[in-house]
This record gives sequence, structure tokens and C-alpha cells, in this order.
Amino acid sequence: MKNIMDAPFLTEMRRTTANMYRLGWDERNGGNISCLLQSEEVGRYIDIDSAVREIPIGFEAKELAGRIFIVTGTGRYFKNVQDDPENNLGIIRIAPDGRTARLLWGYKDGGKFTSELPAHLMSHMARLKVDPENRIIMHCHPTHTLAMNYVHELDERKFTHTLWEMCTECIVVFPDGVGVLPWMLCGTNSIGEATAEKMKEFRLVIWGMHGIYGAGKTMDETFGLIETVEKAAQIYMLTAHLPRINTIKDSELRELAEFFGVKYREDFLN
Ligand code: 2HA
Ligand code: ZN
Repeated sequence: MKNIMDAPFLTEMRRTTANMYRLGWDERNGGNISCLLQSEEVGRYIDIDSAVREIPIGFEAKELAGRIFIVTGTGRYFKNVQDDPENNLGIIRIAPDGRTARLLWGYKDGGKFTSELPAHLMSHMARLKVDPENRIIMHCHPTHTLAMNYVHELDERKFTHTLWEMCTECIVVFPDGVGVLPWMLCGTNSIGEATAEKMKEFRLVIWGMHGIYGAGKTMDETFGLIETVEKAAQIYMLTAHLPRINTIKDSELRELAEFFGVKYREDFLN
């Protein structure tokens, strides 16, 4: 067996959490990431058939039975993942009944996966139906995106339209737009179900006055989606209180989407 500390998927989780922490998106225990792993790859580092312990997951995720994920731990700080991955991360395999997670590695001091596991697993199930290559679900609290939640209508058409207007690249990066949920109690199956419902349509979902969820094939794609929303929200927050003299027009947004050949939410334009 190879040393798990050298596993690219572990390195990527460590780098990404550190990066997100530095950007101020994951204060204290804010945020969580889950990444669907290939069994063959994990099998090179650990025995994927022997569980350290079993942890109930609180709902049934039968479609994911046998699947292996690396997931950030509940109550854990992104700040600390880089230096102490074995306590702050875990590798879990969904048991055949879909109700239990078998801990294969990590959460060493007795911890468990993020309290948002329902939202993560339900979102994985929804995204895998749209794109079988989807591997990442990422949640965080990006500052400007969150600020924008307080001063902009929480309507997905209007919210997406405003973001698209803020940076030329936005409509090309997230042509499918941004789904928006109202404020809801986090850590519950209900917010998980609502998030997964939005994930059928969107790779990005705003949790009203809480944060954002992103989904993608790779860590770069998912991080890049959130990063682009956050940049647009920053421009919005820097300009919202000033007279708007210029804007990217709807005809220009259409021109961009057509030039770059992306399938965009035409109904989100005026
Ligand atoms: O895990 O961000 O939504 C901490 C959170 C909960
Ligand atoms: Zn959160």
C-alpha cells in the first residue's frame, strides 16, 4: 500500500481548504467539501473493505451504496485541515443499506463527517443524474456573496442577471445561472432536499443569508464557479450604492453566450 499522505485527492482537499480559508470564505467551522473518489484509486492507499467504525447518516442514500467520499469533519476548521488532515477529514464508504457510512480513514479523534452530509449526498445524487462525471460538492460562506444576499432580492432570475452584469466572464462560466433558496435551517434533511432539487437545474445554489453550494467535475471547476460568483458579488457590493452609469447590456450577454457557444438560461435575460 502507498502512503495516503501522498494521495493526490488528499493533497487537493488540504490545498483547497487552506485556500478557501485564506480567502475568508470559511471562518471557524464554516463550510464543507465532499469529493466522490474512485474505488481503485483509494484502494491503492487503504483497504476499502475494512471499516474503522460505522456512522449513521440520518437518511437513505441507497443510490450511493458502495461509493467512497472524502469529506470534511463536523465542527472542524478549514484553517486546520492542511496540517492535520487525519483528524479533520474522513474517507467514508456508503454501506449497502444506504443508511450507514463506513469510516475507512480519518476523523481519528472520534469525529464524524460534516453536519451538512445530507445536503452533500443528496446533491451528489442529483448532479450525478445530470452529469455522471460530477465529483465535488462544495459549501462555503463567501463574504461578498453573503453581503449581496442582504441587499439584493433573493430571486434566482434577478440574482443571476445581476451577477452576469458584473463581470464579462460570468455568463460564460455559469450560463446555467444560480439557484436561490430562502433562509432555511441548516444541517437538516429538508435543506438537503431543497438543495438537491435546485441542483437538478443549477451547479450553484445560494443558501439565503448563509452561503453558497457549488457542484462540479473537479475541484478547480467547482472552486472556479464559486470564485466567479464571489468576484461578481464583490463588484456589485463595491458599486451598489453608487450611480450606475454603465452596464453590460442583455444584447451583449447574448452575444457573449453565443460567441462562446454556451447553453444559457435565456429566460433569465430581459
Ligand atoms: O459546517 O457551514 O452550514 C458548517 C457550515 C454549516
Ligand atoms: Zn454553512
